Amino acid sequence: MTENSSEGSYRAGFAVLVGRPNAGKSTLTNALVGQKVAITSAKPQTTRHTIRGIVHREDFQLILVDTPGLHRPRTLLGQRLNDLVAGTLSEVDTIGFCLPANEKIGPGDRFIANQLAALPNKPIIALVTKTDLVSRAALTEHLIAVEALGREVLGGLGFADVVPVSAAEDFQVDTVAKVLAGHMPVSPPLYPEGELTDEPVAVMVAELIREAALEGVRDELPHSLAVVVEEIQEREGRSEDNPLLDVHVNLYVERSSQKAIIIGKGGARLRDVGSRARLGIEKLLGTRIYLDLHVKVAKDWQRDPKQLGKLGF
Ligand SMILES: Nc1nc2c(ncn2[C@@H]2O[C@H](COP(=O)(O)OP(=O)(O)OP(=O)(O)O)[C@@H](O)[C@H]2O)c(=O)[nH]1
Ligand SMILES: [Mg+2]
Repeated sequence: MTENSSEGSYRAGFAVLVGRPNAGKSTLTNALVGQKVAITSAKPQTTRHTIRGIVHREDFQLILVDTPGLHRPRTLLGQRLNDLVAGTLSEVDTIGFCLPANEKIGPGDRFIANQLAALPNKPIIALVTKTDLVSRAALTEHLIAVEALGREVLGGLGFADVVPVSAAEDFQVDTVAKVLAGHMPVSPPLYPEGELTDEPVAVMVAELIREAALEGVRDELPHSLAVVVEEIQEREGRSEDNPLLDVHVNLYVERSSQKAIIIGKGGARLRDVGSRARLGIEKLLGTRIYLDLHVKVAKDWQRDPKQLGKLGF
């Protein structure tokens, strides 16, 4: 604990980041934490579970909950993800509503704003993300529209705060942390010093592989892809100063045509995914690994309750 905590001014609590798919929630989470805890991609609906990232500062500890983007669900998976986010909203101290500066406020944002409006006494901070992508004039216009949305949907003064931020250019990231922390209760730290996430290692490994596999695939394939780490095992017979971990992983797709795409000609694409993911995983685990990737078909798993259960949803 820091000195401040004993004086009773140390704050700690939970803030959830919500917003449309692709709004920049996970990128902002990583920027706030200062390390990659959530995977990101240009494809919407990348995040599929809530991810806690912990921000440590001298006078506060902010536990961020990154969530799957909220959207009109088209599959059972989509419905489950929306329910997951709705369940999280009531459990946090404050909400960061991410609205990308480079996209007009649309029905998707209104749909979310209306859900937030139904929560009693919850401070809602509008976070206008990706400000590096727009001109100063466009940003000003966007901020005015966001303010108006807040007053219209939330009533009264609208959003508790509106903060423009760019995770890509580290513009106002620290301000976001401070504004969110301002809504935390006075409390001792909730996580040990230095802990940045409570994600299990196997989940982080699976996510890094999914992130690598998402790159360069199109259309429905990103949504059809699920990754499960079956086993992480220390290779026997290695010297202590040169250990190797065998990581066995299954990649699931929904159709055999997708399996062919993921594997690529002569396995080239899958090898590529493996070598890209390996770098991140070795950094995470701090040791060399051997990645054993298998691609399997789980027919229409996004719509099948039994398969969803098996894949952890
Ligand atoms: N230029 C720019 N791009 C950004 C910024 N933040 C995020 N992005 C990009 O926006 C895309 C989506 O980012 P994510 O962080 O994955 O978005 P998300 O809201 O977590 O998306 P879902 O998990 O699908 O809901 C990625 O290509 C990011 O690189 C930013 O501050 N500036
Ligand atoms: Mg995300």
